[in-house]
Amino acid sequence: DAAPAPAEPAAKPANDKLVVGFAQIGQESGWRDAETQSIQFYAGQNIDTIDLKFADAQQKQENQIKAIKSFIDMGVDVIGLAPVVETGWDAVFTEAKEAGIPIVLVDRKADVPEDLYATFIGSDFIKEGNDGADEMARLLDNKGKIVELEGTVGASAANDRKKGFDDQIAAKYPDIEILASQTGDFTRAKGKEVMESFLKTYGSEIQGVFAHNDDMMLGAIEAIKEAGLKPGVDIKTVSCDGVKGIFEAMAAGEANVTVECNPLLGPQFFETCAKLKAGETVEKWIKSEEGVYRAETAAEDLPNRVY
Ligand code: GZL
Repeated sequence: DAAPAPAEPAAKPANDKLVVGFAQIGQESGWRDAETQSIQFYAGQNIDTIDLKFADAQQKQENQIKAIKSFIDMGVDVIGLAPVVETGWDAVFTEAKEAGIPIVLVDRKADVPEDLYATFIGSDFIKEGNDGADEMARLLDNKGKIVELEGTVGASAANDRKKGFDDQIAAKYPDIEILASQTGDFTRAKGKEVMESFLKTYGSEIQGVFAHNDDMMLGAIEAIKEAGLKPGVDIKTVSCDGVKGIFEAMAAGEANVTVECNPLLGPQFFETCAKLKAGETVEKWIKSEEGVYRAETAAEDLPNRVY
């Protein structure tokens, strides 16, 4: 007779692993990649206690919503996401609430009633905009004409950096004029394209550029050089994130300031998920600590930058 079939392995004991679903925006910037790496690395380092379900939405809100619904169907313990835009989340967040699954917002806010999410882990984008305006004014000696490269339309990081920057310029620097402001969707390619159009329209009238992230600024720097102007010298640059590429540009004298925005949120994210699974309440805003970095110290800062 054929050998008896091997006994089915015993069903794995129901383990109390922390099961987390994360709906990531996509891969639009170096900053975003660093955040993804931070989340996946932390889960990988804690594979015995964490089961991470990761979805990449390719910049589409409907894909994030689909992923959240699938996490609800899986019965995960906690759902995390970086909302690509601020609006349109009420229905799916309500489904998660009714399923008893807390929502953790990471690095971008959602415009929903406070009872629909447990906490926001991320930066103060208004302050980043305020700091950017103060740095631009310092670079221009409080007077000059500038352009602005905005992030993804509808994203809280773009909305609030714009509000913080524009309001600060209007309130404190009446001799600084914003000639034009347009979205570059947080990408290097689009940032270059929009800067090319600004240069065609305004040329050397432009004395400074504020970009809502470093990736768009790196594209703008290419456009400025191709127009025969010196970035960091003829046109001052202020952008947000603090990615390695902008430190290299500052060290090369082609950029002036970056307002840091910390993407390394993996540890804080999973620590928060564990607290929520244990039934603990957490503060509604877990604010990232960050600084402002200038060209003067970029060469010595560069070796310490990890993203
Ligand atoms: C900020 C984050 C932004 C970065 C961009 O928390 O949402 O999205 O500044 C990224 O680089 O695209």
